[in-house]
Amino acid sequence: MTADAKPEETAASLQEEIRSFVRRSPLNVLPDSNGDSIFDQPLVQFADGDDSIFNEYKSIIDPTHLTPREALAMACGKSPEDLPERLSVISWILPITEKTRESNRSQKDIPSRPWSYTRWYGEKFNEALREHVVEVITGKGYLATAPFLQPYFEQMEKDNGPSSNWSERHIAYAAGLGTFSLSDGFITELGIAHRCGSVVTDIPLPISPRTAKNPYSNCLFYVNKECRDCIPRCPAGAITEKGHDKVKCREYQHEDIRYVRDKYGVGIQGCGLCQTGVPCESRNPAGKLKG
Ligand code: B12
Ligand code: SF4
Ligand code: SF4
Repeated sequence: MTADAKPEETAASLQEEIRSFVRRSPLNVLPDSNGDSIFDQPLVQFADGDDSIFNEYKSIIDPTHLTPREALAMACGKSPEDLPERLSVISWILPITEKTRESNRSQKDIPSRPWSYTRWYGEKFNEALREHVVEVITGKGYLATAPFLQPYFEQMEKDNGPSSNWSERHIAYAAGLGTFSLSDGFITELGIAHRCGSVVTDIPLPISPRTAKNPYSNCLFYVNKECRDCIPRCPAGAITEKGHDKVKCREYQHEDIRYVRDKYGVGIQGCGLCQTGVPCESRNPAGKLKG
């Protein structure tokens, strides 16, 4: 990554930097395993920091949802218009391994131990990855921030459940990595069972195209009503043909099965039953229907 490199070369070097961190970091190792990885090789794509979709998110999500320009400006103590003309957003998907997904498939009420470790230790790895990407970029003299790690990141409570001012799945959607679904999860070409992350920078990077027909086109329910498999997977009854009830989902995870934290020795546990044992678990089920 040098000042005179072409955007495509810089993008390839950043993609390799992220892949190599996933391959090498000791934090990407599942505890109580024989050195198994928490995540497989990532998908990495790029969005234009001034894409108009980021302004649309202010009405789709909340007026407080930050644009990349606002997020980088706040992190650097500058005003948005004083930042360079061209900003980019790096977005990655960390697919959850087959072994962990398999362990969660047979679960009916609570997540498996590896799934819970992925929520807790996997997110610690994801945090380290965000920090690493920021360090690599700022080390080369560019600006960069991971909004999710900034003190200004906040989660708010709305009538229809929790939301935030930097939704990493909406960033991934902007970067053309996939679409939303009936269960609310984000379906990529490697499926719905993953965690994601993002960094905003002033490096000019090539924009990844958004090829999805609409924000739900990777979900079979919305494509042809042929799938509803996530509905019976949810022990909280939070998924219906009307979509995902975030309040029920959160109550189930944070109250009903809170004891899982002590059982597995983790600080927070997910559930994710709706992301395993379903056709979209590790692939885009609508992919073969396209063109
Ligand atoms: C708050 C939160 C929760 C809340 C609410 C989830 C939610 N849907 O918002 C609760 C506690 C319920 C939750 C649960 C889980 N979470 Co959570 N959570 C978050 C958090 C911190 C913020 C999410 C946020 O800001 N949402 C904003 C709201 C508005 O999003 P939304 O309601 O889904 O958006 C809908 C609308 O925008 C709509 N829409 C309407 N019109 C349009 C138009 C356009 C153009 C578009 C694009 C969209 C759109 O589409 C969306 C889907 O219906 C993120 C981390 C982050 N900073 O992003 C993780 C995150 C979303 N969670 C994650 C995970 C993995 C989980 C769990 C599986 C738990 C686990 N680890 O085992 C469950 C899954 C629940 C589910 N069925 O999806 C992952 C998502 C991975 C994925 N595959 O989608 C994230 C991104 C964490 C991460 N870094 O990877 N989570
Ligand atoms: S299980 Fe089926 S209906 Fe549910 S999100 Fe996946 S593809 Fe869509
Ligand atoms: S994470 Fe669990 S409680 Fe929430 S929608 Fe999925 S299966 Fe239901």
